[in-house]
Amino acid sequence: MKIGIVCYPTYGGSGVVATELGIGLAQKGHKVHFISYKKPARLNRYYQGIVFHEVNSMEYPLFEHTPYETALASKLVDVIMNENLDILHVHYAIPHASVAYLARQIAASKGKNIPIVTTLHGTDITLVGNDPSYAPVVEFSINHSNGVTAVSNFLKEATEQHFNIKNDIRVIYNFVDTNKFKATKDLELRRCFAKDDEKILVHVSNFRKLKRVPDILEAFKEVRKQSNTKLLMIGDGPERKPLEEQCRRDHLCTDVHFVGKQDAVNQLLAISDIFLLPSANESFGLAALEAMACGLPVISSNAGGLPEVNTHGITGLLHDVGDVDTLIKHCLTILSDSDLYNTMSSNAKEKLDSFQINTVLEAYENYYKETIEASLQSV
Ligand code: GMT
Repeated sequence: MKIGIVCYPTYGGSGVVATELGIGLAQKGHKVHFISYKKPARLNRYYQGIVFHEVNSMEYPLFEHTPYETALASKLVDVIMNENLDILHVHYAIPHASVAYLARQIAASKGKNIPIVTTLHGTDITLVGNDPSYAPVVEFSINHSNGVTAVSNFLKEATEQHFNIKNDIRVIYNFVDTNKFKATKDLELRRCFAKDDEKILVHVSNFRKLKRVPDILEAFKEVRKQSNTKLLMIGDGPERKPLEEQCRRDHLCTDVHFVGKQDAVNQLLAISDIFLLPSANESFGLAALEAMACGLPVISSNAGGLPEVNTHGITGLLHDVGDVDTLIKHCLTILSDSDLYNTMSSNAKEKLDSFQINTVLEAYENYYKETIEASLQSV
């Protein structure tokens, strides 16, 4: 198939899923065209079968805001027509689903039928999408996509609750490539952060408010009093600076390592011991899944789709959002019981079966075929 993929190029989960999906599809022989304003972060080398198309929005003194949507729609029409795409898959509804709708109408006026699949990732529904400034367009563009997928049952239900949805939404989970994310410890790298008798608690995110990173620091301050631990904070975003300042005030700089955005997240997860994700909301929690693939038990909140990924008492432990006392208790429970740690670590790796890249690639391929067939019948 010739597949167009539209996504945000940043380190956010939706861009990661879109990129890994495109790479996987290209490796199976499909021709994949990425369309975005910048090359996706994980597309960090040449892959046979993948072409990247950059969207350039022309600046003009009249525009206070450059009309990215118009430039993206024009680029989509260009790629759809000239590359003769079979399907267009857009990740994150805003603004990609409505722009794809416009591009589909324009392509139709030129005699080309192009079905659209929209994948909902989370905040495009739960935080941003249902804001009145976007909601009518989000609802319309979901209802006018040829196919719609959501990354968890939670997100499917949330979408149906927030909007008047007429389409059937297919749940296709996030996935992980276990050849890349695996439990192989690089001791030299580990020693950059911790002594051999210390444990490493790790967090990866874009440090937005909803990730509740201050809960992690609050918990860490208590945990380190009772257990030899270090904290590794990967990623960047608005909450990083205040947290670093807090660490300086509390003289924690030697124990808390902020390493910023990293390409080799897999290597850093593999040298760590427990993954923390206390989010206020999380439609799936791809970062937790990647940590599980590296054999890390996960201590997370029970928000959104997290319980579909992290099973309480099996792959890790869950707490209510904002319940830092329980978060501390959970860290100490796992850190002090090596049998429990080992059981959860191997359960985490075993649970991956339903989140394997090959299973999910096949689910998307089948969904594309179904969507193309249905759209041909309706023409
Ligand atoms: O929250 C992020 O880290 C970014 C965000 C995005 O859309 O880029 O992630 C969302 O999509 C991921 C991939 O499907 C999910 O694993 C995350 O749970 C989801 N984030 C939220 O729902 C907050």
